[in-house]
Amino acid sequence: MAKFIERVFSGVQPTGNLHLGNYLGAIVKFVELQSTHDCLYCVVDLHAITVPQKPEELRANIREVTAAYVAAGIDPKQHIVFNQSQVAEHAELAWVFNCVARVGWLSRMTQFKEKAGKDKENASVGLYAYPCLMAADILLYRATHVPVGEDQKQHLELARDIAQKFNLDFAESIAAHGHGDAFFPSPEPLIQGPATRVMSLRDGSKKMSKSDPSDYSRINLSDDADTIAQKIRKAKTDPEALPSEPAGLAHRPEADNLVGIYAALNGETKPEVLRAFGGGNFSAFKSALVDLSVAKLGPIGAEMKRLKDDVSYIDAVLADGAYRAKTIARENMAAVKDILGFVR
Ligand code: AQP
Repeated sequence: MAKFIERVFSGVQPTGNLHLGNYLGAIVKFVELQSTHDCLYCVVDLHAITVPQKPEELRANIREVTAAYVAAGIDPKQHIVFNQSQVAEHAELAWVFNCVARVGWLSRMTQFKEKAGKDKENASVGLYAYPCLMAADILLYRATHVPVGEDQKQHLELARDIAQKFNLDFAESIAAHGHGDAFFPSPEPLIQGPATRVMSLRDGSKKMSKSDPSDYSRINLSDDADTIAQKIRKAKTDPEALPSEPAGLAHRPEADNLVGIYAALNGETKPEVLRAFGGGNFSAFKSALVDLSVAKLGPIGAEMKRLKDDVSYIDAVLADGAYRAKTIARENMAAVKDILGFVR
């Protein structure tokens, strides 16, 4: 089997309201992986326009996600931080993958069904083809590891299917061009920890999401200490005390969610949190969660606000990252063109 250099790729959409789910499900892992891997962290702005966006807000959101990356501890000098639209090869490889993936595969994607809702006929073609672009984002760099939240698991499986089908369909050409038995790796999802799916603070059956109309459903990374405290105090719970064992969280989605958030923010497991708080009531637990959340998120939010306003710094980070990403992208895309039989 072909050997691939370990490389991490992941992204966040600049669609506003970066929240605790994005932070715990993705950004925290991005930061951790920096010490063991070469990483590319992308602001996936091409994905953002699969649903309507206002140009000025999109521009501000691209800078805000970049600021969040840096504020959370991603080092843009050591690793590559960039926005997708500055590297045209993402769209180029996505087209190739549109021709590799099957309509049936895309039709099974639950995120499309959720986002398109009842009015599928009116959804953009881009929203439908989104997983092919996501596969291209990852495979353009022949990335081997992808830290994501639980909601992206199905898209990652599709990226693996696309990589395998490309490798099979073009096996002879891949070998003839000196790439052995596979050009693309099968990227591994990294979905671990107690908060891979952070739920809404208002409804434990719904994912915490940027587009939820209720701001009380999520903690935004830009929220100040008072707002964080208010949102946690108002978070939905149930009348029972906290259990001492994780089994006692079954069928209590709101309690489970808050315990998971506490565990993830404090670098603990749920059983450890329950050992400390089990048997107690929610108000004491919520007070501890407020203190922890403010201590962990407050400095990131403040730094994010400061950096976001330093437009020339943020734009320089993105330009430098795009230049370095393009160096890898150009080489891999040229190899793909040779494999496919294009003349260049
Ligand atoms: N609630 C969540 N819990 C854990 N991880 C999450 N992620 C998103 N929501 C949660 C992870 O954050 C990364 C970036 O997500 P994204 O911005 O690319 O897209 P998304 O999943 O569509 O985010 P939202 O907030 O849910 O936006 P809307 O409201 O537009 O649907 C990904 O790794 C994702 O798994």
